[in-house]
Amino acid sequence: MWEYIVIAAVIVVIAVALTAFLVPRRRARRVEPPAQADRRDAASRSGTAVESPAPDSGVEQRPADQRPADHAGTEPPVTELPAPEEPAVERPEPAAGRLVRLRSRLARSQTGLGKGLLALLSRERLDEDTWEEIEDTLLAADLGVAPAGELVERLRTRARVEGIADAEAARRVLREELIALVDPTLDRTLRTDRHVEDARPAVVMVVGVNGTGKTTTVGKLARVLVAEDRDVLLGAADTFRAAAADQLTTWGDRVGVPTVRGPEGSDPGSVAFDAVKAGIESEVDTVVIDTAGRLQTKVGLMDELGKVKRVVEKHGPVDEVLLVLDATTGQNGMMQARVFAEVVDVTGIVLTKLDGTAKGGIVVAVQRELGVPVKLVGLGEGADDLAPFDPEAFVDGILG
Ligand SMILES: Nc1nc2c(ncn2[C@@H]2O[C@H](COP(=O)(O)OP(=O)(O)O)[C@@H](O)[C@H]2O)c(=O)[nH]1
Ligand SMILES: [Mg+2]
Repeated sequence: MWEYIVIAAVIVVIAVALTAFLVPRRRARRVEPPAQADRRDAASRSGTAVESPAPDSGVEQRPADQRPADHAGTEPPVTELPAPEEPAVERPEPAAGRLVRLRSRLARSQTGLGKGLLALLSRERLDEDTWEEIEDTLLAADLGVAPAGELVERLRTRARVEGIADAEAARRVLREELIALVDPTLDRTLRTDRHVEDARPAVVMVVGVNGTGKTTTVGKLARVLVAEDRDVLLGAADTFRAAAADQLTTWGDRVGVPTVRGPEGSDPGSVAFDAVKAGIESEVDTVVIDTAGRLQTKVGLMDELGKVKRVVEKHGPVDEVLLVLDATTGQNGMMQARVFAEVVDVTGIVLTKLDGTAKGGIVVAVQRELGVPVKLVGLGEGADDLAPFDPEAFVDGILG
């Protein structure tokens, strides 16, 4: 009898102790800004001493009227933190291997190209007409005249020297030559690491013509970085439409990333400047800046983009300037690429909407034109449909 009473009492005590221990912990985590929570998790995992700002010391929480006035005449930008009662923050999927996952989408859009080339190259007799057809297929995929000519030359040589006996050999040879053309030796790393030595975040500027997918790319990139446990801050330097800043803020909110924005029509340079400043003060790893892309007048664009970059560089060099190009626009996109490359030093290309075009050859054409690697590709409108570019996975996608 006594034993039962003692056992019951022990069970009650354990239950009370467990409840007291677990419930406040869960609550405490919920009020903590998720990015900072992740940072601390990462720090404790790696055993390094990452200094996190105290929850109430972040610049983003300072009321706008207490911020130093850096740009007289314009209203100071404000940082929008996700509301504390916001629904659970999303945990984006890691970026590694994404292109492999998205390969079927690539294969679907590029079926014609891959299948067409393989069928031609597997013919029993590779005569002049066939080589011409191969070249035409490559040109139709926007590969560009010079690369198409070079590829046909290399294939001809290999056909002569090694012989292309069957479909399997055709596939192997084509795969090798396409990968070589896309160039696996190019450095496609995104420079998004914090500069530890001078306590400064990496700064990524995203540029391109309106509608190419800049804002979407900034949002998707923020997710990639969050998935890698980085602290990110967004700058909405497309100040021409309030909707653009709203769009960016929504992307940020979904993954607990703050957005610095200014009033509609305010100076984009000053918003970009303040975004980097907020990023320095709140010790984030990466600041990603969205810009406007009105291409009505080249001079206007030059002035504006050049100025945004110069202003940001008062804090230190910009680490990446990513040019966003819509793959469906073909030669028009190439023209845009040239204009932008004149205005800013582009360090990487983001090719969006590759899911909607069979013209995958643009990857090679634009790399040749600008001498800059494609670093990311957009393969859909889904939040995680942005993939680090990988030549082998890309070519495998084309060949189906
Ligand atoms: N299918 C597809 N649509 C995309 C991709 N990237 C962006 N978009 C769409 O392109 C449109 C314009 O994007 P937005 O980011 O607003 O362009 P911005 O004007 O350059 O900022 C939106 O409807 C996006 O969903 C992509 O990789 N694939
Ligand atoms: Mg935009």
